[in-house]
Amino acid sequence: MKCNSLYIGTAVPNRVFSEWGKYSDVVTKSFNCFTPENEMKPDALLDGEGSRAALPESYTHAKIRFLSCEPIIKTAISTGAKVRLHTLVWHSQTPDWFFTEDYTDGGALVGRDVMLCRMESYIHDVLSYFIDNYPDLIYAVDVVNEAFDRDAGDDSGVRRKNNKWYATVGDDYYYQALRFAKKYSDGKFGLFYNDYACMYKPDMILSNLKNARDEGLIDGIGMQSHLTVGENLGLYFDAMKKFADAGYELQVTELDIGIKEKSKENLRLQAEYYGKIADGIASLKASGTNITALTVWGISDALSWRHGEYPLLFDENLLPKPAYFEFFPKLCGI
Ligand code: 9MR
Repeated sequence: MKCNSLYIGTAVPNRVFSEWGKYSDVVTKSFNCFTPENEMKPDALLDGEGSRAALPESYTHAKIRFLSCEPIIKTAISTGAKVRLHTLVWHSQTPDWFFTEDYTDGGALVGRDVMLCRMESYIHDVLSYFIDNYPDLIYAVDVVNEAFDRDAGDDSGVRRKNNKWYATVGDDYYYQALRFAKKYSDGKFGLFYNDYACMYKPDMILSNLKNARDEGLIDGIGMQSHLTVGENLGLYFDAMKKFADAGYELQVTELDIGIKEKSKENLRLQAEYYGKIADGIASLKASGTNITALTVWGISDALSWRHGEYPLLFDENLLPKPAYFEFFPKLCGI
């Protein structure tokens, strides 16, 4: 869909591509870019067996493979869609073995210098693969995902809990990731910091990213936007304005809006709420705010990671919900 010069995307897991006949119409009529829901995460790309077998040569340079990405790449090319590279450095969905001396889950953690080499080679290898093979496919890269969280973080809010990047590299791991992404992206992709609950922590995000921003290592902020009907949209749009005022490009990267139960009234409230998001974004955009993409986190309620909350635009029969009819016209001015 061509929409006010916004990319409009959806998260697509590989099982959708294996039943593409069922989904192709719905997907290609509404969306012009895809985010792989899980298939480009480190646990999908990193090759444990290959890395262990190649030791010691692979000690600072783990092996990767791109088999899991083939369906999305093939379909994106054949439908003319762009792809978001989600995600390079994240505390979650990154195998434990990647951080250890012998590439086994129970091994001793490596130190900062070794882990920085592994981070650099991973980022280099993933970005180079796309630059060399599919130079026009990727429109944005989530370089770092979810690095700041007041409850799980240190004094600056940098995520310490359950975070092997923090345990090995230290509290500047997100900065180092941005540095390597900048070094190897060749100016080809937008480089993003992506996070949830951005509306509750805009100042923390901005202060932690300040050095990287000042050094030109980052282009934008991805606001995931996993919302629930009734959440304070004033805070949501205030955060957007703060990020934009600080010079960041903005993308909504994982929008879904939950309801408690599926009643007619709740579906109406959900539609109204989707409509307010669309209105707010359209008017910020009209007044010059640099919002360039909006991705909904999935196609239908049945496919959603929050399927008990019916958070998406299409129902389990792939029929458009009331939210669909509020959202797209308001967002795209049609
Ligand atoms: O939607 C994804 C789900 O299928 C996975 O089980 C889950 C595991 O971490 O990740 C989900 O996607 C997450 C995204 O990558 C980052 N932001 C939060 C999303 C929802 O958990």
